[in-house]
Amino acid sequence: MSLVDTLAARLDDAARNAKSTPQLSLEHDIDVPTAYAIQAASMKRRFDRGEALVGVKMGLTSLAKAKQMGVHEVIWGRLTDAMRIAPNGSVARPRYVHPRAEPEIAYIVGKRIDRAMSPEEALAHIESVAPAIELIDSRYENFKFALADVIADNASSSGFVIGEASPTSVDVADLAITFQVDGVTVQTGSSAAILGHPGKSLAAATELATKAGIVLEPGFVIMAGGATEAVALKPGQTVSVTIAQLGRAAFSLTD
Ligand code: OOG
Ligand code: MG
Repeated sequence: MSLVDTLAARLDDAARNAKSTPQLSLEHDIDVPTAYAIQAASMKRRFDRGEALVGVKMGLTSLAKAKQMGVHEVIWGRLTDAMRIAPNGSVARPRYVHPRAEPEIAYIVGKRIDRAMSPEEALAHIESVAPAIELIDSRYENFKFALADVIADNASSSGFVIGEASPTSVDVADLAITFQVDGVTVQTGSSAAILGHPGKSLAAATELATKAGIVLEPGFVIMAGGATEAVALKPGQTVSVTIAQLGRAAFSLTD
């Protein structure tokens, strides 16, 4: 097996068994293209087991997230159908190593996107926008990683919930965001924290995904990235996001 395939299998096993693994960068000097090759190979193992690609997520698009994780580069990862959490649904703690949640904005594709687009052109290919929460779960010990590690680990993607859809006539440039755990506000912010405008993250997603050979099909989800720091979740907790003009999304973590 090539090194890419070996490391891809290691990350895939860590995710499947919810068992952390040491950072790859502690043992290997991995550049960004190789890290994305590991991500692709690791995700291919899931697709070969029957999971379907349903979109992409952007990561580290806000200063709050970049500072929290100590990585200051925008990254992206693949979303699969197995990561989708039903609105107000629940997922079980044992599936994860150390789950965290963060408030996001999701774009739902209306018209096929097969090339890099400007924010305006990309938005014209979007059907709706929605409040969302991402469940991230780094497969690395202590949720610590360098840039190449997190890229290889599919940008920590583990789950996502999407709230009610709004038309793209709703301007998402600067919407107030409240993030709650069991009804207690734990983070507040604005959608403007996402690269100054979530539309920039959307445009970056069209560029990065299509360069990687991914066509964003109608119905696909594009997550713009966490607008605030992520919060650690414990079993029994319900996490919710409320975004002005868009509404709410929530899910629970069970034992
Ligand atoms: C990496 C993924 C970052 C976001 O929205 O910024 C991310 C991580 O923080 O584990 O999903
Ligand atoms: Mg995220």
